[in-house]
Amino acid sequence: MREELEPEDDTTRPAREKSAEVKPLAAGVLRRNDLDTWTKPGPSLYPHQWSWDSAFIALGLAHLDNRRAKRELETLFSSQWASGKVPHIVFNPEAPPQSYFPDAERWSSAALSSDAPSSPHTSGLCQPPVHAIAVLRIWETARGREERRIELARSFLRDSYPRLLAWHLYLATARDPEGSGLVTIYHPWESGMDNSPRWDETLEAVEIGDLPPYTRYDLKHVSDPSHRPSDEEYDLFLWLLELLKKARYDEATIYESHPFLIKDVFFSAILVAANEALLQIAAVVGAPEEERTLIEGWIERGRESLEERWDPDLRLCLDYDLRAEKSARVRTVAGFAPLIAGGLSEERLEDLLETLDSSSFAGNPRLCWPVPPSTSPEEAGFHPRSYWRGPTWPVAEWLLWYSLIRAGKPERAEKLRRVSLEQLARGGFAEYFEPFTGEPLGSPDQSWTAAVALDFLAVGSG
Ligand code: 9WN
Repeated sequence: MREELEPEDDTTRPAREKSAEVKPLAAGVLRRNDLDTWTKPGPSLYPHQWSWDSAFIALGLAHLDNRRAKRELETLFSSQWASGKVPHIVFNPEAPPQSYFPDAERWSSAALSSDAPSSPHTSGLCQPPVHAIAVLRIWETARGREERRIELARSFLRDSYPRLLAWHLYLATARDPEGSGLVTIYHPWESGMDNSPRWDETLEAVEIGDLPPYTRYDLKHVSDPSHRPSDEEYDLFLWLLELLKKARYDEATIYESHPFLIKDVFFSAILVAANEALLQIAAVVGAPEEERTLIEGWIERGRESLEERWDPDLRLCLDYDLRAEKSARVRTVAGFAPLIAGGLSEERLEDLLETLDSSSFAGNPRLCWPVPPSTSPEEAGFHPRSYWRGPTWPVAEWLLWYSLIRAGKPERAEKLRRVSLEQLARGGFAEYFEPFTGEPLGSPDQSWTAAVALDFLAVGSG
């Protein structure tokens, strides 16, 4: 039976009291998923290191243990490809057999590309570049502390800066050969929003060829298969992977032949926000002027190109399919990309805030908590229980909160932070939540959910 949550019951308890309970619980989740040098995204569903999860985890850990936070990112970046790419998965050689598919063998990254490290094995894709934001948070939590701690953090920034620069350079060049300011993704897994209806039209046009057989292991870790992508979606994911392997993960070959080439506005906006963070890091480490100018150029170009992807009717930003030469006209949380990228005109900011609070998103009257669902409940492709097709995701809430603060909207940010924390205080640190009932879904004790809770608590007023 479905457990319905009733937030009204709890209104008499002060928010501060509930927050005090959240912190040790969130810290406990990170501790239990901790494998010493990196953290599992979830206790059983995700037994390897994931790229953007680790970035969020590091910014949460920064409030508990600065050294451990640094280690999280150092571990991830030690598997950076020679091209600068940060792989979306670093495989854990100790993971139980048959725990996650596709596994290292299926990816065969090191066998196919000389850019890939061979130990540990990695996947051939990447994920949104939240890392510089996390590095900056580590610096911010150390500042104002004792001199030794500040010096250690500065030295971490010095080590991280060239790696981050190489990563962003890879995204600005190999992933944007057009010099458009927008990043091209090759697979829904790269977006971090795997089965979002953003990809439906593109995927419908993909013809699956001779797909080697496989067994899904993810379904044994969730209480109900409808929370996860469908078998049809998995076949498409696996087929795209076969095509990338056929191209030996070579960017130029992929660009010539691959059927999934999308200018992802959400990924691109995170890159702009991460470039803002990188610019601050560059200042701390005294990076050369020409590198700072390069980063400033990326920020400017990214913002301009996101503005070009604005849809005045939906009042959201839309992805662009390079093969089909058309926009994906679906309302998802990714459409708030310009808010994440920042530097907006008053008018555009107001448009975005109105969309955010409209019935298409956080103002929908059926919602349990006024937080934006991953897909608008007014969309045909909306599904309240299926992964990125409707559930609310605390990491997406964190990104919008962080962006509202940067946009100079502290009150709106604070409202989102409080509601998001209430949701977690009631529902625990689930991977995602049913938007109408608040039911926790997906993997329980998800690390990045706990991590953003810690950041919400530390940075907000509690
Ligand atoms: C595929 C780990 C990852 C997140 C993604 C989320 C989900 C993987 C999966 O889990 O993706 O990469 O197996 O579903 O969509 O954003 O990084 O938490």
